[in-house]
Amino acid sequence: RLLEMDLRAALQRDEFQVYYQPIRDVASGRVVAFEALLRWNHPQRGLIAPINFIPLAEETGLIVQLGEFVLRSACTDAVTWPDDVDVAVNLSPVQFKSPNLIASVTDALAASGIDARRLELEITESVLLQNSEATLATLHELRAMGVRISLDDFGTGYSSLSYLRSFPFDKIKIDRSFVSELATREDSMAIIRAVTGLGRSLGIVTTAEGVENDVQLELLRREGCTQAQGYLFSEPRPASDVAMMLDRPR
Ligand code: G
Ligand code: G
Ligand code: MN
Ligand code: NA
Repeated sequence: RLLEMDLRAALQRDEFQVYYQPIRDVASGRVVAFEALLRWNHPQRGLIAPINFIPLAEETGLIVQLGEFVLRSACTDAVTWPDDVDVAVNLSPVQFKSPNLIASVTDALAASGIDARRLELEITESVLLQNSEATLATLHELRAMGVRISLDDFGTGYSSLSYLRSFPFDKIKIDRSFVSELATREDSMAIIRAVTGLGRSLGIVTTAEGVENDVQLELLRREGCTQAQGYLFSEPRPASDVAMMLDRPR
């Protein structure tokens, strides 16, 4: 079992590493961004996925420090990429509500020297559930800095269309559960069609997650989904593999 002290020690020993997964523009096929995904490189247990330590990090508040590490790493890595390639960072609801958030983002931007417009922050619907005044203020503050905001895992939480009207989103990430059954379930197809249509009407970019095959990609293209991400293109890989992921025609 993982304990708080294990997480603290790992932070101190630099055992966390940021992996990157490419996001492609559906129409052109170009890599337009990478999503930063945290990994724990444990000396005994090997690579540990975030699902196994993020909950503990949230309970203990260590997610704030861990999140700062991800933000800094992502910005520092991305500044070495072509400048039309953005970087997306996941924010935990705990991190989002932390009074440090704006300072953390400001620091990561300043320390790396990256253009704020190349940073996308991904939040889930659970962030929007409570204290909407404070949430709205934070989102506006981030956007005023030039940072863009994505609504992650769309469709899995307490999806409410009013969120799209009340909060300033630049992008909707359609949860991979809808994409996985795209070719086999009419209702998944209908949901994808509705969300991409909604995005188009509202001027919000749509990104399909978990794209694993060409059939799914073709259906997404037909529906006018803006971007796609998934194992079809690449699994998340270390920063040292970004150049290779950019070079690959697909
Ligand atoms: O990386 P995977 O491929 O295993 O991601 C699993 C989950 O962990 C996803 O829901 C993802 O949003 C979350 N996750 C990955 N990296 C981070 C991170 O840096 N911060 C937060 N808060 N969540 C992350
Ligand atoms: O929740 P979030 O969307 O931030 O996290 C992305 C998660 O999806 C990570 O766990 C990542 O490793 C995983 N993922 C990325 N591409 C695919 C895919 O094509 N298929 C599946 N099953 N999972 C994927
Ligand atoms: Mn995400
Ligand atoms: Na997601």
